[in-house]
Amino acid sequence: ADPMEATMEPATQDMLRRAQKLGIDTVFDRAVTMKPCAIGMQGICCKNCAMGPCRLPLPKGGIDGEDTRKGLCGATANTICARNFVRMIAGGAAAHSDHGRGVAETFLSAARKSAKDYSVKDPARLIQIAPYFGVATTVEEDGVTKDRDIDEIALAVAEKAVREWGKPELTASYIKRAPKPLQEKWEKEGVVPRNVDREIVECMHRTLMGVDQDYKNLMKQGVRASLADGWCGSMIGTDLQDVMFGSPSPLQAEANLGVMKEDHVNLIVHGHEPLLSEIIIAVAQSQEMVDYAKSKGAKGIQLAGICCTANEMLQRHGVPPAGNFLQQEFAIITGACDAMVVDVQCIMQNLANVAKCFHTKLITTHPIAKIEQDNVIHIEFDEHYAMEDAKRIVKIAIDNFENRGADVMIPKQRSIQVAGFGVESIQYHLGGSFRGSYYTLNDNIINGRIRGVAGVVGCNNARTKHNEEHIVLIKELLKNDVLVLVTGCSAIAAGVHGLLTPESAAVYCGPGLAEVCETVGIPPVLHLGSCVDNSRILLAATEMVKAGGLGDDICDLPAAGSAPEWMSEKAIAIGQYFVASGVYTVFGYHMPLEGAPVFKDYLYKEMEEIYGGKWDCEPDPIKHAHKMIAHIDKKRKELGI
Ligand code: BF8
Repeated sequence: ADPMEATMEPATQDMLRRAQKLGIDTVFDRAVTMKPCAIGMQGICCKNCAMGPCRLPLPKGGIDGEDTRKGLCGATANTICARNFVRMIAGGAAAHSDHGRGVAETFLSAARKSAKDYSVKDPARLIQIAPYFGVATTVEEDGVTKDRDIDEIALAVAEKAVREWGKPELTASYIKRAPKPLQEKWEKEGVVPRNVDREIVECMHRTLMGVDQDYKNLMKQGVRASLADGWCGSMIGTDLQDVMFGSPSPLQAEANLGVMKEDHVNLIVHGHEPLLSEIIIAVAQSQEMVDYAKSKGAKGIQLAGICCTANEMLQRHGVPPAGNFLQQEFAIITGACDAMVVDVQCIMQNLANVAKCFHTKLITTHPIAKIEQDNVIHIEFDEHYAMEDAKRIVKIAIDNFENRGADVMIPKQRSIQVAGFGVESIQYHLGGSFRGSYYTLNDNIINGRIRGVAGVVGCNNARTKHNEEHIVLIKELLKNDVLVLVTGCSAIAAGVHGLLTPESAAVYCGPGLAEVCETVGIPPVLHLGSCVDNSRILLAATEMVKAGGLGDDICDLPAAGSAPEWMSEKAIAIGQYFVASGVYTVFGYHMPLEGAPVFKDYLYKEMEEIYGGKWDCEPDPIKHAHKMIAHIDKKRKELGI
């Protein structure tokens, strides 16, 4: 791969050159040598039974000609494409929601006092969410209303929360957090999620050979499972993480591969669940471990993150991200990574091969995510012995410091960023004098200083130029006075490329947005956390509706969503819950829908009539931005502003 073509980010270019010099192949090289399957790419390969895989050809008269294509069973292009799409949603929703389940189960152990290393760090958040689970936060004693004991509330909430994955009642509890008109749309359409597990199981059942063969009906289940992700599994995950680890608030930190330090033990934590990384932070910062590192000749311990674990550690503690998805191999290729600890999701198996070329210890920690190569160590993380497990891991990194080879090359690039935003901190900076209000934000949208709001989220994809789609798109939005909310690898890209500073407002924003950001002292791009934290964007949008003046529902807002470099099935689940919540959502690169134009039209056009939001795809980042801006302008016109 040509480093200049593969990524726009200089540290990554340097590392790719180094990898090539050392004869280590990376994802960028494999993207050149291995091309995707053209039929799979169009979404019309059905491998759900052993009569297939049935790979549908193009219709005889071209893609818009008469369509008589079918699989052996007779499944049409629409059925096959919809099945594949629904299975992607199920995969994504399962990943987010299983993460959320792990958090809920740990919270239950903490509430029962059997996971002694976890506790309630943010009681206000606990009290805020308790009513949605039907848990009282006050008690009556002798006719007087008193605050209920926080441990009691925690236990009651935890017991209710874990049931959201499999309860027999017919509605997920958090659904009532959505704006009323949206809830009514979901009810009318019959897509209100029951519980997380059931929706995912039903996706798998309906997409089995010979079950649901109506793309619209299939997508009803896709929508329902996606809502179970966004408004239930992910949202509970985010909330309970806030309860246990504290809600983020704005802080300053660094970003990029250059945060690694030659004279320190470099411990990289990669994956998604903060259950592990939170404890690793506590252990790595303990005097005992710092002294131990010094006894081994290091100046200290440098922690850094990759992927969404990076975001979790950044948002709550200011631990710097070393990079996003496509930078994971390069953290090891610096030669300075003493240990890389991974849990679940977005972990490339090639890390094991890369680690073999250096001294790096690669440690898997999750029972559901092991790596077969024999140089990988597995230390199973158990929430009941969190501190002990984390100590073992940190000690492995320290002990490995002296095994480093002479050939260390840490790129110089590291940027400064302000991260740590959330629903409350947006309110703090852009609210009014009334608690619970996004008044200032709405007011600035109404008076036109801010044209609208965009959520730019999601992955990197080695089939597109690393970070470029994110950065070009975000800059174009800023130039046009659109306030940008970011999560996931998009947020890391924005941090690395210097868009997460208040000063960047004067450089990149149109005059209106620049004025607002300068007045309140915020960056024009707000980092809202990991991909699971996209639930924060749903709630921020709901707050905008509540604050008034911008319509009655999320679909009325001058807002749009985007995942310009998406890669994971998780992005499809997120995209679908945004669409079904009323958001116009544009993906970059490509969508696996081209082989079934009728189904594609259903997602790109008809869905808007049902939910107020719809899908779209545009690989060119400037055109992509302008599609979002055109939608924002349409909404402004409808609102008469
Ligand atoms: O959940 S953005 S590459 S890291 S999937 Fe993965 Fe995509 Fe990054 Fe986080 Ni989200």
